[in-house]
Amino acid sequence: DEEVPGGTGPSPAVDVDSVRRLHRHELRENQCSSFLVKRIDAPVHLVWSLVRSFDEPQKYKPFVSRCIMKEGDFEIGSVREVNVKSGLPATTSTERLERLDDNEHIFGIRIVGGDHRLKNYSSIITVHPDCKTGRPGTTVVESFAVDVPEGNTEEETCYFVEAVIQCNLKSLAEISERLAH
Ligand code: A9S
Repeated sequence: DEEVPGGTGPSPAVDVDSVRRLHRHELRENQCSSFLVKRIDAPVHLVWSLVRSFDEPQKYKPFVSRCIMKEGDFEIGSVREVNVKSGLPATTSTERLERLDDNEHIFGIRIVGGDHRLKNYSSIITVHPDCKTGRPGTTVVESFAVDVPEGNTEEETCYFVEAVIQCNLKSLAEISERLAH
């Protein structure tokens, strides 16, 4: 049961206004931006340990085949080279660590290169503890901003990126829940 912040559903376990402030992207012209929310039935420290692993996105991202650290290891500015699995519209993506806050549980990256069409892509993931099922749970919010490529519409671009992120969050949930129980 996804609770979209600001939705009309039961009061979300996370404070909507603070989440919106955390996920503000400075949009450039001709960019699209959106966000997804995923509830995970696992404790926040476990989910966060997977999200924060800048050097090992393959721990939960299904499209990643391998990741090599280019510069730094966990400080802001570190750069990773992500190789993605065959059959996708890309083979590599060069990504920079923009934010890693172990207190606020904020993780942010920017794609700075690669043979794909996502220009000026940035994403922010925040994880929030909640207790809805009587057991410790986590609400994950992931937002992004990206250029709308020449020849594509904003809707198409958002649809494509949201589909990828949805897969990432589904995998994050499956792995976290398996580790937790
Ligand atoms: O990996 C993420 O967190 C998010 C996205 C949107 C990654 C997309 C991707 O890795 C593909 C899955 C290969 C799709 C890149 C960089 C480009 C694509 O076209």
